[in-house]
This record gives sequence, structure tokens and C-alpha cells, in this order.
Amino acid sequence: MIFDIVTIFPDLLDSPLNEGILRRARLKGQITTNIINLRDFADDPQTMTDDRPFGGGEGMVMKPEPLARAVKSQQNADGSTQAKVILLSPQGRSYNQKIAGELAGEQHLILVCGRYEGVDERFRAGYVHDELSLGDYILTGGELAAMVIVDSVTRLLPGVLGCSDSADKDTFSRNLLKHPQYTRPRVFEDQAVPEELLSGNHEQIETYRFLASVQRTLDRRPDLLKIESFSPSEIKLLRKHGLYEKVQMIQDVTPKR
Ligand code: 9D3
Repeated sequence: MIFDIVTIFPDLLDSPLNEGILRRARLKGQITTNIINLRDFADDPQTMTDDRPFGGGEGMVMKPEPLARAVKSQQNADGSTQAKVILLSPQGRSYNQKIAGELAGEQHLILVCGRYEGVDERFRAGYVHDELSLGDYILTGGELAAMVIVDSVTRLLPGVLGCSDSADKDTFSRNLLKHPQYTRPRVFEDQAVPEELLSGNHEQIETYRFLASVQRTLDRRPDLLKIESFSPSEIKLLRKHGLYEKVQMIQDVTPKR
């Protein structure tokens, strides 16, 4: 899969792509990342990529021509399919695991990092296929958002994670938060590891973890809970431990995201 990232701060993106799983995926050829310096596509000597807004007002707007030239330079650069162009901006729809899964099915993404107050609307209209935001907080630009997309999509690609760390055991595919985890020592600052985890009894351990996951999800992310996602044997367990009623109640009063 090819990720082209169009930015005015190319250096910002170097190290995240050069560590850990992203680095390994690049070296194994599972992903290709190209950092495109928008300034290379500016036309005037001062390499202006932004300008003052028509109509007046605060801040600057990214000019359409450099953005369009940068995108065109990468579009069909791999010969075959049309790349999907994604603008990262506070006006985009909110990114989530479902969108990550959809993007993992693409062959070529061009991620355009917004800066300043935004981009000229005609670039958006003519070149952008989708516009994404990370959520309701303010960043200084789209670069970190682009890295989040590359990271979250890459780990979904076949063969990128080891088989021990399979993508579908994750939090968001089960609608449950992960249970608390412990390693050595058995006692740390007067806090012991729960007995159930030391029992060596696999069924007891799984039951403990399942109940702890449900409890944690009830406490922290009730919006994730889906009563339909529990199997009959899980519902029996929840009933036995007084959690079924709580899940049902919270399910009824929590707005879904
Ligand atoms: C005053 C209006 N602001 C828009 C909400 C101006 C503004 C703030 C921040 C314009 C651009 C930016 C830079 N942010 C991004 O480019 C961005 C972003 C974000 O700020 N939050 C969450 N996701 C993203 S993706 C790109």
C-alpha cells in the first residue's frame, strides 16, 4: 500500500515512519511512504503556499495550485489505480476504527495535511475524495493526524502484525475494553496480583478477564457496550455476577457514538 503525505513540514514526519512496526512494514515492502514537500510545488520565488483570505479576516488560506500540482504529481504515479485523496482538517468526519478498516482496502492514499486556517475551497471541490478529522480538539495542523491514519491503517494490513497480535482480538472489534493486566512481581507497593490470574486454571482466568473487561467498559466507556454482542454463555456469567442488569440499564440510557 502506498501512502503519499503532502505537507509543508516534511521533517515532522520522518521519525514516526522510521521506528517500530511502521519501519518494519516499510523495510518489508508492505507499505511505501512518500513525503511530498508542498513547497516544491509552489510557483513564486518565495515559495508561497498560502495567502490572505478573500473577504478579509484572520489567518492565511492554503493556495489551490500548489496543492493541486502536488496531488497530480502522485496521482497514477504507481501506474494503475486512482489514488484516494484525503484531506485532514477539523471539518472532516470523525476518524474511527471502521474507517481505518475501509482505508486498509485501498491501494494508494494521498494524505493532504492542512495548515493555517484551512485550504482554498476549490482544491477541496476538485481534488479531495474524503475529509477526515481526528476528533473534537484543535491541532496545529494535519501532520500528526496523517501519521495516526498511516499507523492505524498499516497495522491492519495482512502480515504486518505478528500472528500472536491479531487485529480482531482488539478492543474495538469486540466492543469491550481490555481487562487489567499484570506481570511480575506478584506484589508491587502492597498491591497483589488477583488470585484468579495465578490459579493456572484457564477457564477461571478467562472468566475473570471477561468480567473485568465488562466492568471496566461499564465504568469508562458505556457507549461501547452492545448487549447483542454477548453469547448465551456470557450472558449467564454476567447474570451470575450481577452485571447483566447493569449492562441492560446502561445500554438504555447511554447515547451511542
Ligand atoms: C478557528 C477555526 N478553527 C477551525 C476549527 C481553525 C483551525 C484550527 C486548527 C484550522 C486548522 C487547524 C489545524 N488542524 C488540522 O489541520 C487538523 C485537525 C484538528 O485540528 N483536529 C482534529 N483533527 C484534525 S485533522 C487536521
